[in-house]
Amino acid sequence: MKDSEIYSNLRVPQGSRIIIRVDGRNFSKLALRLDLENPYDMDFVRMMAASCKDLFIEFSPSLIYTFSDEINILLDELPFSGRVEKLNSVFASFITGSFTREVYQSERFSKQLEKLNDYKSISFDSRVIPIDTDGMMAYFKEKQNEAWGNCLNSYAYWTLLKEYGKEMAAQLLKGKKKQELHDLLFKRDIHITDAPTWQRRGVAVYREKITVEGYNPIKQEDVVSHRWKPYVDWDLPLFNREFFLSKGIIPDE
Ligand SMILES: Nc1nc2c(ncn2[C@@H]2O[C@H](COP(=O)(O)OP(=O)(O)OP(=O)(O)O)[C@@H](O)[C@H]2O)c(=O)[nH]1
Ligand SMILES: [Mg+2]
Repeated sequence: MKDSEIYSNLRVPQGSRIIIRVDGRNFSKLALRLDLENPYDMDFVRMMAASCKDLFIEFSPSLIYTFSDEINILLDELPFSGRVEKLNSVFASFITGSFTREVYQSERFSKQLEKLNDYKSISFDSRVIPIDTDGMMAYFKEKQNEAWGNCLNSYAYWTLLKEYGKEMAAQLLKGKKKQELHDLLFKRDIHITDAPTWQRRGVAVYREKITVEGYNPIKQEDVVSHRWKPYVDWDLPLFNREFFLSKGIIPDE
């Protein structure tokens, strides 16, 4: 029987870093069923961030970056000996379990659950991306750029929707460049660059060094030690080499 499991030994190339990207299945429908606020719902993002933190504690990745319904996880140490089927299935199901628990525990969303009737269960898909250091930095920069594009698009869409209705709004936005979307919003007195950072740049979880002050009763002296703690950053800078260096994600040359 084992012989039929032809992909079970497929592994990530040795010595490679990987990014695992998980993405919510049909979250546009889930957003409607949960009555999420448009274009951004902070409670939804809080739940996504809480699941990212759960995953960070369980698997110690170097970085997790989330925006919209996707989560990008950078791993240097590969669990499951880098077996692709294991990585994809475990990470997708871990996030699914954690996020579902968040929804059920939320006073606001647990009330909406009976309305999920045609959306039977929350699930996420997953893929593994082997990548080198430069590719990894380019990947996260590109993702953050996508988050910014999403931000412009969704603000513009919900603004035009009020003026013109669904179809016309979609039509008017077709092929618009970032600058045009920015100007379209600016004309309506919406200063998109003042939107909260987490909407424009997404949210990340990484390790932050903290200083702990204590007392050694044997030596009878104050002691200072350092610990690493997962930190959820809602106020991200733009991803660049400096960011990856300062968080210990790439080594100092
Ligand atoms: N209202 C609202 N919707 C959100 C928010 N964050 C994510 N979403 C929804 O999540 C969707 C994510 O996009 P996609 O992943 O492309 O769409 P999907 O419906 O999940 O489709 P598949 O991933 O292909 O299954 C967005 O289109 C929104 O509908 C939010 O803060 N508020
Ligand atoms: Mg999705």
